[in-house]
Amino acid sequence: MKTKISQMLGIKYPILQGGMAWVSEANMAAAVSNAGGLGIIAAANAPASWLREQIKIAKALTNMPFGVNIMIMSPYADEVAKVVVEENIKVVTTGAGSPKKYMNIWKDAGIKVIPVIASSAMAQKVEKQGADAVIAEGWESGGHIGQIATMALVPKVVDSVKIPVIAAGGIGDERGVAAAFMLGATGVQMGTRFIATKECQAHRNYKDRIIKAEDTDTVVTGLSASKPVRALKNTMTNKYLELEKTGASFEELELLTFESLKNASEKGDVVSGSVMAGQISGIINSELSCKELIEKIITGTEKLIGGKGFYE
Ligand code: TUI
Repeated sequence: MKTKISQMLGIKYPILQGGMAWVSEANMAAAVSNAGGLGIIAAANAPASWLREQIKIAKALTNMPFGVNIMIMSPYADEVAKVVVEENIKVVTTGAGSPKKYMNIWKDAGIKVIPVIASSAMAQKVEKQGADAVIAEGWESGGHIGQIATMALVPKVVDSVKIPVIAAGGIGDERGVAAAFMLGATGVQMGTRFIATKECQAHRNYKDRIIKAEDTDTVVTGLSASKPVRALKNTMTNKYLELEKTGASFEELELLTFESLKNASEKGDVVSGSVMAGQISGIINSELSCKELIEKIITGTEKLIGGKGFYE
């Protein structure tokens, strides 16, 4: 399935695996890349030494290209920004902030830079800064989100920039991928769907909550502090929302989420941890290998819209 994105990134299928903090590690990234998509290691808020080790593991597991996601608000962003250059990484995606500060060193190193954005204004800003493509992420997504739904965001971003657009947020099967192409995207990124894969190392409890989730099971916390985060409802999100109603400060609220994502994804604490996941959890009901998942989605998408020129 050749599109502007698959050609730009040198991959077989225009499917990116989202860079999910404390979930997207080397094993999953390598499995996605070996299956013809673009696997992505999330640098999250980990130090450079952790990322370097993950890159080493992924290089041992695949000869295909893979990317690194850099969360701009990480305290280690400066050092991980250098690691991707030193390790000859071909694709960098960024999230939760503007990549401006690092654009020159990455472009000079020949890295394809693809920021995740949640508005058309931000898409135009990063295009001017030299981004090679953008990931337009709707608020259906899990984790830190913007406020526009994918259905409205993607066509608006497509109309606002000349660089290729990758759609993200609420995509979990071939119907979502076909819809994304109809909206003008030339690639997709999926996060939540890849958590329910055999190669994903997230804790069994985390995967099971996604597999069992209904469409109404996610909530958005942090709107009062303009730091919206979507996660599956649990004791933590209930407490958070209660405290928000009482006008609690962001610092007080943050005490609830401290280390909470890692507690969910690594220790399996799906009660007091943060089980970040998107609204598409509702349609995810089985665990597949990354290869099975990607092949099913590509075959299905081709059946729906193949040969009709919707993607190129
Ligand atoms: O980054 C994400 N999703 C994330 S990051 C994350 S880690 C975290 N953990 C605990 C609390 C909060 C976060 C979990 N999920 N998605 C990409 C994304 N980026 N969505 C929205 C944005 C974004 C926001 C503001 C991109 C640019 C931006 O720019 C603001 C500006 O003007 O600089």
